[in-house]
Amino acid sequence: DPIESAKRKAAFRAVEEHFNSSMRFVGIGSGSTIVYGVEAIAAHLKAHPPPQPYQNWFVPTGWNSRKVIEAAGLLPIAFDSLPGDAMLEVCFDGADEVDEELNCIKGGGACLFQEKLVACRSKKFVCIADYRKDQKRLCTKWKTVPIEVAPIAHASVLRELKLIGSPDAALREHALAKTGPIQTDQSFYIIDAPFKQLLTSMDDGVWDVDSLAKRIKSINGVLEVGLFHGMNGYQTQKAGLQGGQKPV
Ligand code: DER
Repeated sequence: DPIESAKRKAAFRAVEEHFNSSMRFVGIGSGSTIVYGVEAIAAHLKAHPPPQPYQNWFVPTGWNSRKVIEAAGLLPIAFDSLPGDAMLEVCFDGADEVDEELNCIKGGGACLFQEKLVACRSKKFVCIADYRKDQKRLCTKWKTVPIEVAPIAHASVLRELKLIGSPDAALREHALAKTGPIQTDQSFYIIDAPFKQLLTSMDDGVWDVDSLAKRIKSINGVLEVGLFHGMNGYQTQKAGLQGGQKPV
């Protein structure tokens, strides 16, 4: 399958470039691509054993991510169990879409809150994304911005999203065999808000990534928005697409 092999190639390339056995804390994102990333990390540790036992700890970004870490025989450590000021050396994660400035839409897997929490605690954020995700602008192929909201506030968030240019924003309900909205690992809801293509810098009347991320985050009831942008102070690197561009 050409897509699966592209995902695997990008994952092994990302790990080869950005992981080493002496790393103590490493963030692991969610979705299907990161499974190959964890496979690559486990293979790397087998070939290059760490300097001492229990050297490497992996911070999951939700239920799915923890299962992937455990299935590979790696040691998970919960985000809230990290030593006080410890930073993660690197975080590996997927994305739903990546633009030419390495901004990402994330949240297709409804894990965006913990993904951003872990990404912002990491010295480097490595996005593993196959060619389908690589677009000039966000909201090109992946049309919606995922937003995690407190259930009680979902109707008022929907109302405000309509006012800022997303009249078709809607609760995510397409979980298998479950009627009603899906719930995240925080028992919150996800709203998917369609927007026109996002610019990378301000322009009259058209949203850019940074301004829209800040505007949505400011709506009462929003826990997190699935737009990852330099404003979080972490470097993003795109591995396996254009051969590991320089960090932004
Ligand atoms: O939810 C997310 O942001 C995930 O990283 C996810 O959307 C990427 O999923 P994929 O690796 O299965 O495409």
